[in-house]
Amino acid sequence: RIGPAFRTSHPLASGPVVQPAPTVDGFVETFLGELNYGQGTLLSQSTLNDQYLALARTVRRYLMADWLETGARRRHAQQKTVGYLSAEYLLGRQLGNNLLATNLQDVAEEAMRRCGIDIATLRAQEVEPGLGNGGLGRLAACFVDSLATMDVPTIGYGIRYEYGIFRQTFEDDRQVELPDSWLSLGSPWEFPHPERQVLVGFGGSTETSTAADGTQHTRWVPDWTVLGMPYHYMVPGFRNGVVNTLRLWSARATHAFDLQIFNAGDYTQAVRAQTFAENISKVLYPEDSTPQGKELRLQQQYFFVACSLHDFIDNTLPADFDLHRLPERIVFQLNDTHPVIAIPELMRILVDRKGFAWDEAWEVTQRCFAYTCHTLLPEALEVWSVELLGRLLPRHLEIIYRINEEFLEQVREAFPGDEMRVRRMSVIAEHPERSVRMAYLATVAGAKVNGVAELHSQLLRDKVLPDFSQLWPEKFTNVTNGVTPRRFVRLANRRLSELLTDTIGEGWVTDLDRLRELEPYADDASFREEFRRVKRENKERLYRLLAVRDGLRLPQEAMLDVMVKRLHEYKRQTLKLLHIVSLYDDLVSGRVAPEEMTPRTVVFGAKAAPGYHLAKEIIFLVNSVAGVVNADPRVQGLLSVAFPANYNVTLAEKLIPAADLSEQISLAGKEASGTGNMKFALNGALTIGTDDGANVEIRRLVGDENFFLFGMTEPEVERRRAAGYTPAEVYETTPALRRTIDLVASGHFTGGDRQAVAPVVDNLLHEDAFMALADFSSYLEAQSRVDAAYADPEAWTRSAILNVARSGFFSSDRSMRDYLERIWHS
Ligand code: NBX
Repeated sequence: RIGPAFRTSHPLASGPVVQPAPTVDGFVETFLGELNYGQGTLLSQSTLNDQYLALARTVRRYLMADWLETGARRRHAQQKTVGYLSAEYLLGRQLGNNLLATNLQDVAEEAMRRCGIDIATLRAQEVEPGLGNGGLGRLAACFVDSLATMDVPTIGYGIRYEYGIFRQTFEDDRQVELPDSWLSLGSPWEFPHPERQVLVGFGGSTETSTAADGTQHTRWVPDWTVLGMPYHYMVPGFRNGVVNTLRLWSARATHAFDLQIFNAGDYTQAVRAQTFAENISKVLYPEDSTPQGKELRLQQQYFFVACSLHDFIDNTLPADFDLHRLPERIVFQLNDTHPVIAIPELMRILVDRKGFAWDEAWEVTQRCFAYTCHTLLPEALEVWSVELLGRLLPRHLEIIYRINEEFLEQVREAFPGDEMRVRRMSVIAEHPERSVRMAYLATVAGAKVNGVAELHSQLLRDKVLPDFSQLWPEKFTNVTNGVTPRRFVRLANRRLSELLTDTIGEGWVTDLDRLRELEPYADDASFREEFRRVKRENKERLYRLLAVRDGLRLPQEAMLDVMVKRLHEYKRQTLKLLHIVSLYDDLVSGRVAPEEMTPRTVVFGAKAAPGYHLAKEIIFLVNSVAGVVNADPRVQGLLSVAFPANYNVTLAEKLIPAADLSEQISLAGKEASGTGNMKFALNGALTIGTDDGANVEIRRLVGDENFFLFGMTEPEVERRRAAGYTPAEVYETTPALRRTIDLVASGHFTGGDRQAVAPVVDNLLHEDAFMALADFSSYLEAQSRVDAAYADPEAWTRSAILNVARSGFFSSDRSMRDYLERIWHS
C-alpha cells in the first residue's frame, strides 16, 4: 500500500508519465538509453538479445502512460469489470503486436535501421509465451485483445507457467518433447508485483464453532500455504489509448512455510520445501482433452483462482465496498471448467470470512459467474475425486456438498418422484468413484452457460446437459467464437492488409463487418490479380522461412493445402493422410497422368499430448509418408508433404496467410467450434470441411459455392453408429480405400516395416472411433472438386475474395459484443 510517506510535492510525482517522443529520434534515444541503463551495455558491444530486450523495453515505455491512465480511469469510474478466469493464455509474440497497437512499426523500423539493426532479426529473437495448449488458450488471448480495443474494463487472470507448452522436435520421425524455457533470456513484457502477493492455503481441516446466539461458524485451517506473486502484462487496445492488464500468478514459498523447518535446523529440507511450493506454477499440463485428475493440476487451478478472487475482492475493490453488491462490479467468466473451483471459493470468502448468511452468499455467487464450455467429448469433462478434493480443499468440498444438496432439493420439487433424474443431475457422481462433476457445478452456480458455436451450443443443450437445459432453458446461450483481426490479419498478413486498406479504407481493423465492401471487387480482374500477388508473396515468405527453419524445399506454384491444429483422433489427421497416400498411389501407379494432377503441397502442424500414444503414432506415420513422397522423383513438383516441427502461434502467423486450402475435417459433432477455420477464411483460403463447429456458420456466410462440404452430418453420424459401424466393411467394399490402406499397411512408407504402421492401421480397420473410413469417399470426391476449382485461377480467386469479404462476423470483437449483451450485462 502506498502511504503518505511516499507522497511528494514534485510536479511529476502523480503523473502524467512522460512518454518518449513518437519520432525516429525519440525512439533511437530511448532505445540507446535502454541499452545503456537497462542492459548495461553499448550498442557496439551488445548482443542480439541485448538489442531485443532494449527494443522491447523501449516499446513498453510508449505504452506505460496509457496503462497508468487506464488503471486510474478504471478505479475512478468504478464500472463493472470482466474477470476472465483462464488457466491458459496462448499469447504469441508481444513485440509485433505492441508496435502495431502503438502505431510505431515504421518509426521503430527506421530507428533500428539508423542503429544498423534489421528489426526483423530482433523480432525473431522473441520466444513466444506458449502458456496454452491450443484453441482454448488462443481464444482467451483473442478475447483480451478485443476487450482492450473495445475499452471494456477487464482483468485477465491466469497462471505464469515457468514452462509453457513443450517444444516439439522430431527424432526418427517421432515426436520428442523438450521443455519450453521461455523465460531464460529475460522477459521484458512482465512486471512482477511482490507488494500484491496473496497467501493461498491447502489441506488441513475445518472447524465449526457455535456462537452464543446459536449460529454456527465454520473455519478452514489449512496445513500448508503458498504465496501467489502476480506478474502484470500489458494488453493494449488498437490505437485507442487503452491498456488493460493481464495478471498471471506465480507460486512462491511462504516464509512461514520454511521458517518452521529452518527453526528445526534443517536447511536442506527448508530449501526443498521452497521447490515444492514453486512446483505449482512450474509447468503447463500438455493434455488438452483427457484430464488426468492429477493432484498438482487441482493445486494449479485452486492456486490461481484463490489468488484472483482475493486480488479483486480485497485489493481491487475499495476497502469499504459492500460485497452484497459484488455482482454490480464483477462478472467472472469461467473459461471451461478449469477455474470452476472459484465458485466454492467465493462462497467460502463470503460465508466464512465476510460473515454472510449462506443464502445471501449463494444469491451473490450465482450472479457473479458465467461458464463457457469448449467440448463435446464426454472424456474431456473434468471430474475430481472426492477423496482428492477433500484432502486438498476440505472446506470447498463441504460447500460443494451443500450446494448440491440444495440443488437436488430443487430438482425434486420440479420433478417429484423422479429419483433417476436426481441421480443423473447430481454434482457428485457415484461411479466409477465418488467425484465432483465440475461442468455440473458450473451450470448450477453460473448465471449463464454458453457453447462456442451454434451447433455446439445446440448439442450442449440436447446431448451434454439436457436435464439442465430442461430445468433452466433461459440459462443456455451461444456465443460463436471469433479471432482478433489485429494479430491474424493486420499483423500476420501485412500485404493483404495494405490491399484491403487501399481498397476500402482502414476501418476494417476495428470493424470487421466492413470487409463486406470488398464483395464487388471479387468481379474486378485487376483486384483479383493483386489478391493473387499477395498470396504468392506470402507463400514465398513462408517457403523462405521453412527452408531456414526446417530445411524444407517446396515448389512455389502448387496449391498450398494446410492442416494445423492439435493432433487428435476426432480431428482426423489420418483422413488427410489417406487422401495424400491415395493421390500418391494414383500418380505412381499411372491411374492419374501427371498433367491431370493439380499440384499440391500439404503442410501439417500438430502437437500430440505426450501420453497420447495413438496420436504420436499418427505423427510418426505423417512424417514417414512425407519422407517417401518427397523423395520420389515420380511425384516431384506434383505432391509434397511438409510437417514443420513445433507448430505455435508464431508459425501460424506465417502459414495461414499463405494457405490456399484450409482443412477442417473433424467428425461432425466433435469439434466444438474451431478458430483456425476462421483465421484461414479471413486470409483468403477456401475451406474443405465437415458440417461441424463453426464450419456450419462459415459455410452459411461465405456461401455453398465458396466452400467444399463433405461427410456425414451429426444426425447421420448418430444413425450410422446406432446401426452398428464396422470400418472393416467399408474397407472391403471401397476399392480406392482398400488400395490406400494396403499401401500403408505394406510398409511402403516405413522401409518395409509393417509393425511400425500397425497401431494406426489396426485402429482404423477395427476401431475407427471417429469414422474416418466412413467419410473417406465423400472426402476424396470433395478433394476432386477442389482440384478442379483450383485449376481455374480466376474463379478460385473470386471465391477466396468472397471468403474474406463475408467473414467479418468472425472477429472476436463481435464475440465480445455478444458476451456483453447475452451474458455480462444481462
Ligand atoms: O476450444 C477448443 C475446442 O476443441 C475448439 O473446438 C474450440 O474452438 C476452442 C475454443 O473454444 N478446446 C481446447 O482447446 N481445449 C483445450 O485446450 C484444453 C486444455 C486443457 C484441458 C482440456 C482442454 N484440460
